Parts: sequence; structure tokens; C-alpha cells
Amino acid sequence: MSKQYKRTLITTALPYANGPVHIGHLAGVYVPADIYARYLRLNGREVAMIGGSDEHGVPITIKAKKEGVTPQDIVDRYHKIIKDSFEELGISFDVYSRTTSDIHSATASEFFRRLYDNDRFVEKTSMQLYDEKAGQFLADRYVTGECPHCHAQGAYGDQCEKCGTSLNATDLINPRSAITGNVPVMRETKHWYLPLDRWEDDLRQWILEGHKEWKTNVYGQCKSWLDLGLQPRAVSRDLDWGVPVPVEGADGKVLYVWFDAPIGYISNTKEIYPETWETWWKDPETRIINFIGKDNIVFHCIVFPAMLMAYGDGYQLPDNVPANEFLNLEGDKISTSRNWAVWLHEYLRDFPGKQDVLRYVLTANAPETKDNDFTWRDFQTRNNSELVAILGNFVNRVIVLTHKYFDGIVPAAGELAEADTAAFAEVKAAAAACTEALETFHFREALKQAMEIARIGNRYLQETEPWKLAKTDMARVATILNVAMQICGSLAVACEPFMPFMAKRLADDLRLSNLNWGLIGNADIVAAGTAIAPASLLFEKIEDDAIKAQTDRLDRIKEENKVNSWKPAEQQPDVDFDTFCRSDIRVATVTACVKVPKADKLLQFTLDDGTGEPRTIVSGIAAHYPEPEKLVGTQVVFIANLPPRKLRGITSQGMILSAENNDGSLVLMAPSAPVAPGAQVK
Ligand code: B3M
Ligand code: ZN
Repeated sequence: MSKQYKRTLITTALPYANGPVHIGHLAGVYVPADIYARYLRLNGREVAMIGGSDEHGVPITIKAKKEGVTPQDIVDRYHKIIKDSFEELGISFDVYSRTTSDIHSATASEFFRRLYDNDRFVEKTSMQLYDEKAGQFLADRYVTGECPHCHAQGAYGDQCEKCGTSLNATDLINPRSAITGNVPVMRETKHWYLPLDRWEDDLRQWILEGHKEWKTNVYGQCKSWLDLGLQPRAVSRDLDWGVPVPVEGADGKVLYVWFDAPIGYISNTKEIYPETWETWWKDPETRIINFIGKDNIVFHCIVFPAMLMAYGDGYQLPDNVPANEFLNLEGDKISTSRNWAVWLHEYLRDFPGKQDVLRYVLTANAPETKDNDFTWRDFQTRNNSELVAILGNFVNRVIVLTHKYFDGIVPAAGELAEADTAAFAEVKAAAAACTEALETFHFREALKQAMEIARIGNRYLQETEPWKLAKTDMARVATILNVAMQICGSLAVACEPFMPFMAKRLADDLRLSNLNWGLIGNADIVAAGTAIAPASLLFEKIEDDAIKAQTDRLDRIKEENKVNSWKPAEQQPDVDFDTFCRSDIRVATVTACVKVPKADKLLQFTLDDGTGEPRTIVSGIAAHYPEPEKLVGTQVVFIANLPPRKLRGITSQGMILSAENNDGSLVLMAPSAPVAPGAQVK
């Protein structure tokens, strides 16, 4: 960053209040934004970190419909869960509001009205998709179909999540209503369009010429859209949930959610700074940074900037839009509808007091340049072998030794030896690398450098071995522990953006107040003579059973999803009637049933088939009937005229019929009432 700005406005994508937030949201947006905000504050810079729930749009109304409640019920419920869980994780929003607030509808209406009055829109009546059964127009997530660009199935009416392209509902190939599954018809309706093409040259100039420093994923996506040529986009919808379109003749029409949501950043700024909000948006001395996930790039880099350009009046555009890629969970795409996620509020319940561990793991593994995977094993390993074994262990050793040799009073340092000055120099170098990484939004690297300070500390103790010198040279021990204590102080500062709870505890234990970034690597962070707190553990080991509880939960969800997504198999090609009739299907009564020795899958049935001769059939159904003796006396259905087959030395005379259920289990077929053994199935 070449220019020094007076203040920084950090916006974070407003999560839809149609569900709780999960680790994907956190890793992509909120944890990095919070790290950045905390880092700037530690530098004494003026920061406003803006967040809030996105409470309009189809994701909300779909959820409400599914549950048979009102959209308001849905947003009230999830706004609270989201807000509380963010707070508990230490995401340091200066405001976390909602787009159903009065100030937001007033701000969004005024925004639309000004564009309307200044002839910035094109008003157009056109044919749009309509679901006759549901009695409503279909846009956005109400309609899915094939993406016209990448041909992925399941693209939404406003965007293909696969290739990120923003779409109009009528672009979809083979569209289907998400409400009824029906094929929509075309019906005429009027909407207001923002002609993005009018700002295409300005956007080109601003991004492609002016922001070559943006992350390659962001810059690349912008370039490919601009190269495709921008189209007008409808900014209103035929829906009954949203901010009403504030002009005559717009009954039953609301603002498109992607028109009102980004204005939420402005409304929420107004909410905390009713007097001075304009300096945060219109003063060129303000630097605006939008933290978002990759699926939001087009809206933040093209649509919202075009809206701001169209509005004029001094609105500044973002200086950077550090969008992350996606985080997967145990190798699978995170999905709210499939419940394939680690939900923040559940994590906080299951791992109380371990906010920093999640923050740490999500940062260490952040999907900055490519999609990444969260696994519970990795979570455990990073906690146990990094946080506990490297960071916690170093701090603990220094505090324990200070109590042991100096009654918990930080000793004064004597003259510094080479090892001491070298340690300070190394800490300073790590701090510089950390700073550089933070300034350029490389949070993984920044965290690595902050952790490097703990590694430097461990190496320093290993090298200087104060516990050995304690017998001979207490003056030297005093110096070593003073230096080591300063490294602990550096850690309290350097780790604060990443792990604020741990940093606060460490700072309290070392009696530090007024942390600031410039302290890292200094030799006088913790004053000699300070009485520090008794030793305690900053991090605890996470045991296998806690991890197993989580992986078991995911296994259960996987099973449920299998059942939920089950569909009957495709019908087999026709078989002619005579061929079918040649199968001799009969009922028999089970007279004995045992496991076949040394064969996991096989049961040996002895059947009374009415002939007076016992019939033996071997069936691969053992896994589903763990107590085969209980089948004695029940009736089964079998094919009698299959040629006999030898299985494990047993001659099997036919095949017993069973149905494969949607969870993969096999269920034996039986007549619905007892029949004579040998009765034919017709
Ligand atoms: N609610 C989309 C999302 O959650 C949307 C972001 C709005 S940011 C202004 O992916
Ligand atoms: Zn696509």
C-alpha cells in the first residue's frame, strides 16, 4: 500500500439470515476481516468494521415456505444466532445490524429513488419466467437450470455457483421452478434495469488499469466479465418480501436483494455514525476494503461499484476486494441444505472456551488462493502439536521458570549476550514479515510469522538452557528470563489479531496494558519488577473422543443425506410376458437358518417348500439379519427354477428375494398373510 489513508472502512459480506454461519463463512470472510481490523487498531489506525445480516431475498422466503412460517420469523431467529455466535468468536464488528432495519429501507429506497430521478435506469417490460402453480414469477433462487456458460446443472436464476457467472433467469437452459418443480411459462412484467454497459469503460479503467494488485482470482474474474461485455441487470423483482420499489406503479415489486444488500454497508455505517457516516464513504482519505467469498465477486466488483458510480455524490469505490476461495469439509463441499457444515454456534457449544483454536485452524488453513479442506484430524493436530506444543509450551516454560527462580517477579536484564540480541533481531524479522503479509491480505503467512516468534522463543531457551545455569550464574539466568519474557510480550501483541482471547489472557498475566503493534521485538515490553500471574495453560490438548464425536456426527449426516437423495433406480428394459412367466416364484417357510461358517455375508436357509423334501438356499443377506435363528417360522419368497449353484461347498437351490432399501439395507420379501408352503407367486 503506497498511500497512507486516514481511516479504513472494512465491510464483510452480509450473511443471509436463512441459517447459522459455518466454518466456510468464517474462513472466507469474517476471520480474515477481523484479523485485519484488529491489526489496524493495534497500529492506532481508525477503523470501522461493518457487518450485518442480509434479510431479504429468495433464500429467506424459500426457507420460510419450507417451514411454514413467515420470512420475518426466519430472519429474527437466524439474525440472533448469527450475531451472538460472531460475538462469542470475538469478531470485532463495530456494528452488526440487519437489512430489515428502518434505516436500511430508508437508505436503500433513497438510493433507488435518486438513480430513478436521474434517469440511471432503463424501464423495460419483458417476458419473465412464471410458475402457474405457485402463482408467482420466478427469479434468482426460485428457479434452477443448466448454466448457459459452463453447462453445470442446478445454476440459479441470478448466478451459476459453479462458474460464478451472473445470470438472468431467462438465460437458464431447461429452467424449473424451485417451488413446485414445474416447467415455468413466460409472462409479461415490468422491471427497472441498471445498464451496466454504461459504466463498462469506467469499470475497466478502474479495475483493469487501476487495481492490478488485486488477488489474481478477483482480478481474473473481473477481467473475464468485462471481456464478455456487460449487460443491463434488473434491480427489481416481483416478490412480497423486500424493500418496496419506491416509485409510482410498482405495486408488488421490491428491490432485488443484490441491489439492497450492499447498500446495507452504508445503512449500517449510518447506524453507528449518524453524524459522520459520510466521511467513511465519501472522503478520499478513507480506504474501503470489502471482505467477501468468491461467489460474491461480481456483485462487489462490478454491480455495486456501478451503482455507486451511477449515484455519484462522492461515493468512493473499494480499494481492495480480498475474496477467498471456498473451504470444504472432510473432502466435500460445505452445504447448508445438506447440513454438511460445522456450524459456529454448535462449535462454540461443543468446544467452550476454544474460540482461538478455531480461529487459528481456519487461518492456518485459509482458502486464500485455492479451495481448501477442513478436517477434524487436522484441527486436533494443529491444536496439539502447534498451539499446545509450541506456543503454549514456550509461554508456560518462561512463566514457570520465572516463578521458580525469581518468585514470579520479572528479573532485570544485565548486559545482553549475542544470543539475546540475535533473538530480538529474529523476532523483529518475523514481525516485519508478519506485517508485510497482513498489509497484503496474506493471513496464513502472517499467522505463520506470528507463530515463528514462539518457535524463536523455544529455540532461544533450548540454546541458553537457563535451568542449567541456575546452579552457577543467576545473573545470566536473570537476563535470559528477561529476554524470554519480552518474547512472551511480543507474542501477546503479534497473536492478538489471530487469537484475541489467548492474547488478552497472556497480556493480563504479564500485566501488559495498551498493546500496540510497534512493540513486537522490543526489549522493554514487560518491565523488570513486574509481578506476573501464576503459570496456567494457554491451550489444552484436544483428546480423541472429542474429535470422534464430531466425525461420528458427520458420518450420521452422510447417511441421512444418502437416504434423502435416494431415488428409485431407472426402470429396466421391457421383458416379454412369456419370458417373465418362465420364472417360477414360490413361497416357503423357513425351518432353519444359520450363518455359513467363515463367510461374513452368507446365510444358509433350510426351507419347507411344500414338496416334503427340505430345500437349501444360500443367501447373501447375513449383514442385515444378525440373528438368523429368529427367521425360523417366517415365510420367504424365492425363485425355484434357477440352476443349482455351489456356494462355499453348499448347493444352493434357488434365490430368496429381498428389496434394497434407500439406506442400502436388504429386507426379505414375505407374503402379507401366511400361505401354504409351495404356493406360486403370479
Ligand atoms: N448475502 C450472499 C451470500 O451470503 C449475500 C452477501 C451480501 S453482501 C452485500 O453469499
Ligand atoms: Zn456456470
